[in-house]
Amino acid sequence: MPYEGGGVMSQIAPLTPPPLRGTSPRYAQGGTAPIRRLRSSQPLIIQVDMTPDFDAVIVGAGFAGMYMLHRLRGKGFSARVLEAGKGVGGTWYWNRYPGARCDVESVQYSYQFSRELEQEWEWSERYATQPELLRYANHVCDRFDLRRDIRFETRVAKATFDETNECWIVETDKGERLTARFVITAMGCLSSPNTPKIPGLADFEGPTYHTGNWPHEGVDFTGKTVGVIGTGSSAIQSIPIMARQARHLTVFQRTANYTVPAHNQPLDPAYVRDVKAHYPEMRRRAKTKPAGIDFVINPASAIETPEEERRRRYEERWTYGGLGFMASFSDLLLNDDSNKTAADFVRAKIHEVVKDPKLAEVLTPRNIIGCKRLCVDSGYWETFNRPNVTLVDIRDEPIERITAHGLRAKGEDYTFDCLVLATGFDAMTGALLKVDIRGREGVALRERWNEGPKTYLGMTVVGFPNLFMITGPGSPSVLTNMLPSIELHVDWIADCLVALRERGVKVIEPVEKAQEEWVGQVGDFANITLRSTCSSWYVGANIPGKPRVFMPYIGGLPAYLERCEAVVQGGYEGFALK
Ligand code: NA7
Repeated sequence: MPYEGGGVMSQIAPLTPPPLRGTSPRYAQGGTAPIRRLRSSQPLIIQVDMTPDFDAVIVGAGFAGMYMLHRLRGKGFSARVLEAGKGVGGTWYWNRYPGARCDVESVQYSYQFSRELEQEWEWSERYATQPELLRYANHVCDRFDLRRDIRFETRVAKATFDETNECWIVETDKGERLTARFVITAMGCLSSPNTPKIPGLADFEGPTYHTGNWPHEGVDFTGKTVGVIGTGSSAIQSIPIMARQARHLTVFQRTANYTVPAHNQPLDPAYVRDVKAHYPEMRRRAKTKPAGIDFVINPASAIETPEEERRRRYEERWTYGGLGFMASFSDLLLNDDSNKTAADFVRAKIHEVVKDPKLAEVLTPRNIIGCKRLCVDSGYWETFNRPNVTLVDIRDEPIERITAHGLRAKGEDYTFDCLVLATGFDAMTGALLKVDIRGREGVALRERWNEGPKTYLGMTVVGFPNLFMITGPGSPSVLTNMLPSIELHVDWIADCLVALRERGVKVIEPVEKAQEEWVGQVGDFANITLRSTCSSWYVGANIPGKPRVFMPYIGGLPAYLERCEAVVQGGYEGFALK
């Protein structure tokens, strides 16, 4: 999993009262109300002119939710985080499959809001593993004393905007109700696992594991036969490790994928010292790059560069490793011919590594490189040279059914002891829409978005006042380094709440015209690039029936940042304030 936090199961914090009881400069009025733990069977009592329990309820305790809590506390707001898991870390709490690690370099995939945190934390590898990222998340949680305001093992089931009292009523799966002036979702973009509806899935008699919801105690495949469905990023990271353990591994591939080597390695202490000495400059440079990652983008066009020079550039990036490969030239996602030069380079690499030419051919992707998210691997192609690994190409014929001891595909029965679903996520909207979010007049967000998500700035939605979404659809999110994108949103939302408090504003909501204009801009940018042209999770193509809309904002982090700042300068332009 790539993109987007030891190995410990965090303790379960009790539901504590708001920390600044009685002294908190509450958003609306002074004082605090105790949490009303009404059972859901009781009728919902709407109090007139009531003071909400919290200024904000934050949904999710991953990197976004934790930082949001920290910032709101710092500004004197009361907040409660509700988290489904038993611990913090979000993506890095759930995605514990073998080989799970970040595909952005650790020193960049980290918070920058605290100079002390930056200096004291030591990353051990170029690309941090899931256990290390989870340790980092727990360290941040404890260092900033966040745990006492996080309610674990609590899933938000419903959130309803109460127009009379201008606040949100949040209901949990435990039947509790909390009220808050604001609801801030921090649920992650790739957090709702996709289990495909393959006939017979329930018939399999062995264990089935989804990479996005992996057992915390780990899985030992030693001596087992294993079937893996999927060849996305999670599969590409886990297959080499599972192949080393398993007696036999059978990989079912629907779409061959591009991956570049990570060349992961332990971090040299001298390099770490240097990074720590220059963190602010590195972060500043990163903010000028579309993906929010500090790597050099070659401004030249691939197709206009002479072949020998072009090859040299690709080779240089390949040898260095990582996602920077796509920055070999500036037009790889803008021009088909340029893209083909990069795709051909990678295709040739596959044929160099995979010994059986027929197998290499099946593993060779034919689509646009970088259209689906590029993967970063450690020994993926090499794994297919192993005698205990079989690849089954199911591109033209879907899996017929799962059976008691394996599956049936292309008229053949395959048997295995364990089944691994590396089948991805209902991306960007899946987690949001699992919650029954109801705005003005009881309208459901699911209904409002039945033709695809529509937002203003990827953070707010018309008809859903006082609701903020961190890295929501329509924001750069998954096309960028998630950490700076999260921090950008959190800072913007926290500053917004302060501005509203200072002006005595209780309700903020985007206006239709601003939302329409933003949705148009997100779509216009998407149409310029090749990224919107293939069947990826960016467009919802992996989920049957999901509207095909390119969901993230592809204009780049600097342009997005500029726009968010301009909205503030314009007195929260595009919003109605009440
Ligand atoms: P991905 O990238 O969505 O990959 C899921 C894989 O599962 C992909 O190869 C799919 O093939 C395959 N898949 C999904 N459903 C099926 C069915 N029904 N039959 C066969 N194969 C199927 O998810 P990951 O978890 O690997 O990575 C998600 C992101 O996390 C990644 O991009 C990083 O940003 C972090 P398809 O390509 O749809 O043909």
